[in-house]
Amino acid sequence: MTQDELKQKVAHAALPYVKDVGIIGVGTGSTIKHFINYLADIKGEIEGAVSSSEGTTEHLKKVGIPVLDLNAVGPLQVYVDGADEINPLKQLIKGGGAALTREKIIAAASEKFICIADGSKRVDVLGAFPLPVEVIPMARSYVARELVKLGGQPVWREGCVTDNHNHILDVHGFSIAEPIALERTINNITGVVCVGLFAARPADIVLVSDGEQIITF
Ligand code: ABF
Repeated sequence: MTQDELKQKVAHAALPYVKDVGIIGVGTGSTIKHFINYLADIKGEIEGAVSSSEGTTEHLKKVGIPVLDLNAVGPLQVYVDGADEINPLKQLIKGGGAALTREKIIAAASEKFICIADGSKRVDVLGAFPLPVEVIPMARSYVARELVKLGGQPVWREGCVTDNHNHILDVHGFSIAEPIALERTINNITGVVCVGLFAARPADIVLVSDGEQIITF
């Protein structure tokens, strides 16, 4: 199976988790694109979706799923999203698609976060994937210097402007032994909007496609 077929397979496996939930939090990325296509098949059963990015909003609308403002709905029962790395504690690196801030808001507002990914995303220790950090543009260099002090090598994702009109630094060189502590430390740097470590609020259920198998943990 190709990596894209594995993404499609795991996206399909998430469907039972969104039965009868009304409003679904929907993430961003290539795995989620498959998930939205499957959602379209059952859209009659869905009240609507809260979207984590402009790209996802466009896709949801295109397939006829109403997009709702998070402020207009109560807590979400279920949020489905992908990840760039997943450790055994269901802590994640996210943000490769630059949607990390809205993704983290939806994760925080959701009772159950279902993470779906192909098997290549599983790691023992987070950090081989460069850690995305969304920053206020004027703080970019300052935040980069602070990240260097923490032992990272930040690289400005040039040309990338997030949906919130901010910039992204991708931090190389971290081997993240204590994800919750690092998430807190980076969040506390002035000018940081959001770090793509989802550790204090990890996923609740992870579905991973590994060949023909779906592994759930
Ligand atoms: C998003 O989707 C991001 O946080 C992450 O960068 C990406 C996952 O990658 P993929 O395109 O493989 O689904 O949720």
